[in-house]
Amino acid sequence: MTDPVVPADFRCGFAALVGRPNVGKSTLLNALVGQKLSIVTPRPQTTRHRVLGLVNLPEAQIAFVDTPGLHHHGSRALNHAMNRTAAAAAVDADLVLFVVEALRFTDEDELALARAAQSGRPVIALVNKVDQVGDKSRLLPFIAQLAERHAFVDVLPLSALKPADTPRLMALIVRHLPVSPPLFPVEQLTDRDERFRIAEVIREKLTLELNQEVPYGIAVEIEGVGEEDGQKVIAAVIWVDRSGQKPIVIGPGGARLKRVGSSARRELNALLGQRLHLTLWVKVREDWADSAQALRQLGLE
Ligand SMILES: Nc1nc2c(ncn2[C@@H]2O[C@H](COP(=O)(O)OP(=O)(O)O)[C@@H](O)[C@H]2O)c(=O)[nH]1
Ligand SMILES: [Mg+2]
Repeated sequence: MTDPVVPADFRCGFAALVGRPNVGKSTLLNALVGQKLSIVTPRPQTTRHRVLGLVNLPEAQIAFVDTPGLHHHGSRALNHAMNRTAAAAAVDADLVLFVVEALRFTDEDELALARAAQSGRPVIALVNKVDQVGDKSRLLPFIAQLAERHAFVDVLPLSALKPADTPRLMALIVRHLPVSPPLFPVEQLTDRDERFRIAEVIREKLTLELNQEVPYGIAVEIEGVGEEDGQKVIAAVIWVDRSGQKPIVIGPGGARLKRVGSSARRELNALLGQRLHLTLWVKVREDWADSAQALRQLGLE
């Protein structure tokens, strides 16, 4: 078989989703790719890694890059690492998609926009969550004010929850990508492997279950993946950074950990197309989020 002929004006490049935490970057990535690649929760700082999502169009290949939300950080090594990851993704991209929430512009949005601008890349502003705005006429002054903050190549209001909004965004992005043949095979969806996706689904269910109780102190590590009687057997460790958090994660009589396990298993069964046996262990590693060594081990550096 010969390779399909790539048109001479085919475009391909990286578009980085950048913004403060919780504006909907990961929801947008998933909507654009049409698959849940990046975990989403109502809590800020859910995304900790750079996650690549590939979209193939007849005229272009877009490599979307989801990033951790840029935020004011204290002294924690984890927060430094997250901000570094996001800023580096913007610099490495061909185009930055700066995401804000409609009618809100906070100090952290300002910080995120400064990073986006510093990248020196063209920036499109995406005004997300417009479904939450009842009176749409209020968007116009917001967009006008936003446009004064930076020389955006475009400003687009949209809702990551509305699939009808994505084709327009893709068409806009393609215009700003360099002419290039595709950089990834068309069947590739992401650069993240199965272990990463499994660990992230578990972390999402944990975050949803824990609410505010264990703020940012959890990490998930896959210890082993095996195969037994046609079932995938997975052992995962949930790291907490203080011993007092262990009973909170486990819950009374283990109830909470059980709920996390079964909702993760349900989603992973569908994701992997295979039945799954999942074992979760909770372990303490004091102050892992402050330790550069621990972050490296968890793939966060
Ligand atoms: N109403 C509404 N909620 C959204 C939209 N996009 C994202 N969200 C919600 O905003 C929260 C944060 O989303 P997430 O994608 O994790 O934000 P990120 O931190 O920027 O990656 C989640 O509860 C999402 O369901 C949207 O367009 N409309
Ligand atoms: Mg995110």
